Amino acid sequence: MLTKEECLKVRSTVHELKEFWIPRHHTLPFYTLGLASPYDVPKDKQSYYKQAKHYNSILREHLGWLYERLTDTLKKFLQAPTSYPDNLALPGFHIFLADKAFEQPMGTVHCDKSYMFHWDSSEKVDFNNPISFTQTVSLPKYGAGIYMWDLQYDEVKGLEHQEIEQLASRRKKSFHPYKRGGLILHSGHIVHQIAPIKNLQPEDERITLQGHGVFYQNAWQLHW
Ligand SMILES: O=C(O)CCC(=O)C(=O)O
Repeated sequence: MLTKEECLKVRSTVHELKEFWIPRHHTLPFYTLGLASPYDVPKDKQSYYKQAKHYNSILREHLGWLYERLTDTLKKFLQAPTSYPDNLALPGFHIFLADKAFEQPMGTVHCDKSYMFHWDSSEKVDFNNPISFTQTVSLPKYGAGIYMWDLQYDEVKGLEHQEIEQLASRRKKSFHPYKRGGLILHSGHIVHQIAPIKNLQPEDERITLQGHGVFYQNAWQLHW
């Protein structure tokens, strides 16, 4: 979705907005720019809405063109309208700076169910066919990617993380390498995990734009 020059432009904007990065680990250099449902579970919805509004206004002000590009690209590909619900966090950035610890698995083996925080099953939302997407911006020298298992949400529903990992270890696992500028689209319901960084270099960083979507009221509702 992005050229090399556009990736560099997004990367430098993300760095200019460093004061707004939210630390997501107590010791490792892992941050997000923007709110994310999996981390910022809106227990107190009012505070979540307020915060989402704050971060959304920063992201829109500095990267409005990127959000337009994303919605247009997904609209064409999915052959259906796309929209950003006003009250929810816009897709935002995962930021990993160089640390040897990221040569080990950095995220859980999981499915994406961000819709559960925002819609309830009584609403006419298609919970069975969500989407997840990752737009690469800056990748480590020796690459980055995602692991996917031959395992779907239906089979892991209600299981603890450890049980999901155990089940996954008995299934076929595939590695999908990322290309700079590429937009990766998948069903968030396939069990997946951020792949560890190989041979991490001191100048490495892994920056991606992350988001999810559900189909509701005749449009893909894009959020994070
Ligand atoms: O950064 C990635 O490669 C994927 C992130 C992911 O799995 C998620 O945010 O659910």
